Amino acid sequence: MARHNSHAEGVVYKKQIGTYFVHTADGDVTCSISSRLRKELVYPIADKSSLPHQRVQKVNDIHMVDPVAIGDCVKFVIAEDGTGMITEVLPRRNKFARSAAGGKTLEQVIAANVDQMVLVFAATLPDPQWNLLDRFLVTAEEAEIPALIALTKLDLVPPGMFDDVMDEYRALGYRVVQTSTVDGTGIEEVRAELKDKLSVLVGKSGVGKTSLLNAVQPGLGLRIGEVSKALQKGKHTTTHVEMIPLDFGGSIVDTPGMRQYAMWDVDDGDLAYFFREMRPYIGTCRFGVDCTHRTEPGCAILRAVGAGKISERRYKSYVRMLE
Ligand SMILES: Nc1nc2c(ncn2[C@@H]2O[C@H](COP(=O)(O)OP(=O)(O)O)[C@@H](O)[C@H]2O)c(=O)[nH]1
Ligand SMILES: [Mg+2]
Ligand SMILES: [Zn+2]
Repeated sequence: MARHNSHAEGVVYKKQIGTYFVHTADGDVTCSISSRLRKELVYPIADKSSLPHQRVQKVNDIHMVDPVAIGDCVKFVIAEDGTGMITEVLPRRNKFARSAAGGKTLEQVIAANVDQMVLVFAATLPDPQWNLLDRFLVTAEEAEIPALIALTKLDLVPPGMFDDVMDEYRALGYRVVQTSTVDGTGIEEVRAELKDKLSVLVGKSGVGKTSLLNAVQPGLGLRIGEVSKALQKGKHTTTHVEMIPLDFGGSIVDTPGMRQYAMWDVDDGDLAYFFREMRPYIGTCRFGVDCTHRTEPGCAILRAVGAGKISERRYKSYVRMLE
């Protein structure tokens, strides 16, 4: 392995409190983090003056937020005992984040340099909540992470039941797979979509995430489940996160306990920008960029909804997210 004090670079694939497992071209190294780096990178992202007093005092929370995420590319030095000390986190291509426990003061990065978010919804049991899908898509747009929509349990609904809705999302440029672990529908397609990518799995409990992963690769759902359990027990949800490798290339990060509305929020004024089909109209309303696209006269987005160029369903999701 590398020599004493030599610099090396790798990708964080697993972490536990204070310990990071880094994958390098020469093998895996267990690392800690330099205190300088911890101080430098851990900071509250909100303006303190705008927050209630007691929140500002929760300094402990600040120390709990981890500056290094799964997927981060890091530089480290190797000590004589073979362990590493992370000295630098290289710039992130993107990040999958949520607000940390204790309010919106802090951002917790779950995974960095993510290739896609896989948004899992069931065709039924539970019935799909399209407004929740739209919410996830806004999160993906905001984070600049490509999204893959996976609609599961296809065997439980009449053939083609959701083709129209799925085509609507395809028309917006999102990739869609429809699957069933009972008859094998779409599983090969899911494999192809996951291959050689770092995917973050998002979806409520019961939608079929574990079953889908097991169908993709035997035992995979179980491995993810074990990490999830450890994660849910922990007080802070990012203390133990792990990338699970795929036999055919790529890896998966699960996001258990991710409360659907606890995802990182977008400012109301920016929301329309994250609905792809609304983007071209922004700034063209009578009230320009001040338009909220709800009731204003001369609103270009309302006009586009009326003309059938923007779906009413997606528009309703937009309005609901503003509320
Ligand atoms: N009929 C049918 N049931 C499924 C399918 N996928 C998952 N299920 C069932 O849905 C339930 C929840 O699945 P699970 O994979 O545990 O969901 P998770 O909570 O998202 O991991 C289980 O009873 C599964 O057997 C599917 O494609 N078809
Ligand atoms: Mg599960
Ligand atoms: Zn408008």
